[in-house]
Amino acid sequence: MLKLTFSPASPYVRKVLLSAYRAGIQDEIELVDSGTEYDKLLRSKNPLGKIPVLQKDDGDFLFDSRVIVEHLNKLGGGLIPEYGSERDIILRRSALAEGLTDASLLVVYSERYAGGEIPSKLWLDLQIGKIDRTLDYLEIDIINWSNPTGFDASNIALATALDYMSFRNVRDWKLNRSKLSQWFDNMSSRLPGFAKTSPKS
Ligand SMILES: N[C@@H](CCC(=O)N[C@@H](CS)C(=O)NCC(=O)O)C(=O)O
Repeated sequence: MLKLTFSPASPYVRKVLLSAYRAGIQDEIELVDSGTEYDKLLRSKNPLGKIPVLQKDDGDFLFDSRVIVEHLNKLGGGLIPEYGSERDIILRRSALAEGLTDASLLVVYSERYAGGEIPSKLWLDLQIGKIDRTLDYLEIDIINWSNPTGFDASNIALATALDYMSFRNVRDWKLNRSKLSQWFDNMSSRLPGFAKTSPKS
């Protein structure tokens, strides 16, 4: 059994879970609740102090979420093609979607860890600029993201990033972005495990 650090609010953990659904191995993952001794053990394996961390069947540990998704792909397939330009495209799209999550998380953290001070406007504007440019790019590019064989790692990463932005009220990203909104509505109603893994505080 694989073991995964679990937090119901983490977009990176959710991305890993959705990837496991896509790979058809969701039942092979045991979720380790935060605060438990086992969770502490798993977290201690990443000196960066970030989750998710996955323990493999052979006892070794993996982080970060991108590396874990590669591993799930090896176990169950369907997420990232092994070779060719299609692989490069999916990895590039995944990186973009993860960048969206990273910037959103930095917005959330800038408030959470401001120590009672007003968060830096310069820093917030920098992150919001990245988010808005990426959303505008996606509004045009999303037409190319449909995958005839189902869902790949990039679809999962993007649906997770967009839903995280709504969950934390980072950005009203649907405003004036009808194509992206339509893509998301379609994706979120069809992605296996999406409703079940909906983020919770
Ligand atoms: N690049 C990492 C990012 C993981 C990450 O930032 N996770 C957050 C939780 S959503 C975290 O552990 N934050 C605590 C921290 O940054 O100290 C990944 O893809 O796994």
